[in-house]
Amino acid sequence: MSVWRNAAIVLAVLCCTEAPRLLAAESAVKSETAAAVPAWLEAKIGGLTTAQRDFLLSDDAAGFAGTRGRLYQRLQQKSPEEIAAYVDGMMSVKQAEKFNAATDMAVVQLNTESPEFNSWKVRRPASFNPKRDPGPFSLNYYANGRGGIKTFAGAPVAVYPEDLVAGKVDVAIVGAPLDMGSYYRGQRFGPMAMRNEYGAGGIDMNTMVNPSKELNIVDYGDIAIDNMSTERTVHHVRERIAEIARTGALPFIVGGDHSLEYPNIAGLADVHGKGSFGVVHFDAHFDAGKDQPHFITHGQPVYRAVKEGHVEARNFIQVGLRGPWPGAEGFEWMRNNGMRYHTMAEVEKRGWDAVMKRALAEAREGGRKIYISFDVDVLDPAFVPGTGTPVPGGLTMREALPIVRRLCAENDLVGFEIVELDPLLDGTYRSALNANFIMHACLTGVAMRRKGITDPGFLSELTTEHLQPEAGIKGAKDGKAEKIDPDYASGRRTGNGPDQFEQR
Ligand SMILES: [Mn+2]
Repeated sequence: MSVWRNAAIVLAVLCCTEAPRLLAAESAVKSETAAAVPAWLEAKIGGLTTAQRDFLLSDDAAGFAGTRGRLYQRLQQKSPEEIAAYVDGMMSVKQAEKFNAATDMAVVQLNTESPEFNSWKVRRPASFNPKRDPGPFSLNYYANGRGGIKTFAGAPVAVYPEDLVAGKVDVAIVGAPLDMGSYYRGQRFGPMAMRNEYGAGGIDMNTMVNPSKELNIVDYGDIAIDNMSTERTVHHVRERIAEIARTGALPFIVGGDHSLEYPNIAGLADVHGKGSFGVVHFDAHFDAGKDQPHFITHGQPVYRAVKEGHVEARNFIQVGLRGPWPGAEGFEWMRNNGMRYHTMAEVEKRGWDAVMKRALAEAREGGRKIYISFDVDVLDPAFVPGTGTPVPGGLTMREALPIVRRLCAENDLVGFEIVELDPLLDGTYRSALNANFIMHACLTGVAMRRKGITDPGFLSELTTEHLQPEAGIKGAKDGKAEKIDPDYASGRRTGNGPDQFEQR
């Protein structure tokens, strides 16, 4: 049977690189077994060869019609000869889909003769720069944080690892404008859009903690991207993420498409150790695709990171999955490998509070460090229309903010990424604004931890309790509470300038 043939190929190819657990799961993925062959069909297929018969009874054949039942329905009116021809047709399609060394081009080689082969990623020699002491520096002309050049969270800038070390930097926010791993491009403009929009810095009203004050945060510029090659890019991103982690700073990566999750996790594993941290992956999609012609795309980083052992599947938590992908196979792969998943279907079943509680408990389990991968498409398209693969029925900002803040406050973090923001698809400010607030929620969590605030679900007493006697609320009895100035309430008109939000 082709299932067993496939399993044998998987075994042969992966024997020397895969963990045994993973192998067991790979061969267990295809669960649909050939039901008993109906008598009318048995009577017509006596003349098939063993290969033809095995194929007809395989999941591959059933896949042509969607289900085995529908395939048999298609064959019901056919003669034995027509059935044999139909099976040959299906087998020829499956064969033609595979790589053929005689006719296919597996790769266009890179031009290693090019004198510019590495020009995109050569580090600028120190001697090219004016003399300065290493450390972060402000790009603002004005003392209140205005002017100069826009940065992530209005933070000062650092350029080299020496700056991170000298400045005792806690968080290095770095752009990675790669979008070649996605069929719907434009994520390369994500970092620029988030720098241009407010929301990543300043005080958090839920906790009254200001990450811009508690932490040394810098804008660490953008990592060089070869947007002609995802493969070359992810290799360099991995080096740069490891370089940041080695200084002791937390990398906060702003994508870019979700291919980045693979080099980000791999780079962190290079420093912290393989399998030493868990991952919480927020996404409408499970991104553990495999068997695709390109080994790395924005649909496959999870499979790759797990397959190479940078993170163990049982320490991987998925949140927000919905839509048509994956099918049962993908869920079985996750299940068989010990992965935790929390779909929007589960949210429908248990409610968000219960699902959030489960995910938070799973993240804390074992006390290991965590990495957070936040694909903005986990949010409902109402909040983030600016993304290439939106799926309705997603998280609201009010659901996403507390779980991200709590994950970052209640666990030791190794890093954070926010990916798939495509500002070209959103003519408004809202996608970038929401992305900044998600990053801010995590920065707030890191700052809370720094201050020793790690109580589960901590909220500021000052901002959640007004402490006035109930009877004293003006208009409370007749239901007409006093209205406040909407411009003032929006937070955009405080009269104190942008430093209120962004600057330390
Ligand atoms: Mn994704």
